[in-house]
Amino acid sequence: MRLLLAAAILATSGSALGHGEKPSASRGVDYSKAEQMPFGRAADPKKAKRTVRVDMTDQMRFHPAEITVRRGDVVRFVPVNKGQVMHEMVLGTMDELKKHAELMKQHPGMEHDEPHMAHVAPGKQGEMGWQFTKAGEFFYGCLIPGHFEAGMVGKINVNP
Ligand SMILES: [Cu+2]
Repeated sequence: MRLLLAAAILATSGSALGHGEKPSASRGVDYSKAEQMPFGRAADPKKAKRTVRVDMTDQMRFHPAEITVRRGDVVRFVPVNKGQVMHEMVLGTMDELKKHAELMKQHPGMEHDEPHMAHVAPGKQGEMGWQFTKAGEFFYGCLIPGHFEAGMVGKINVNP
């Protein structure tokens, strides 16, 4: 789904896109209609019972690099960019993150913005609400070209 969307955006808008020129109102999400993804669904961060702050650094690391939640939990993520360059926190399965990272490498200026990702400028912080509807192992990665490959990835354990 995400790859298709990315391809569609590339097809219609050419290659002159950058982060920040987002065509969709993804932050004005109607959470009741949030799409069910393999790793959960967008949720209102105001309904979260837990806030998880995740620091992102130019050492290409997330802190913490592993978190554990329970199935059904709504988590409010607050990714904080502690570095000098752009970072982002993208939720997904390992397989999807790898595919998406590859796509980002081929199209460095690629537009992408959806409820399961937060792009954060240096010194800023973002916010993302997510409900983990399935138990299992999921991940978060920074898909700025080169970052994921350098180890900018964290793990989410969703307990049943
Ligand atoms: Cu990064």
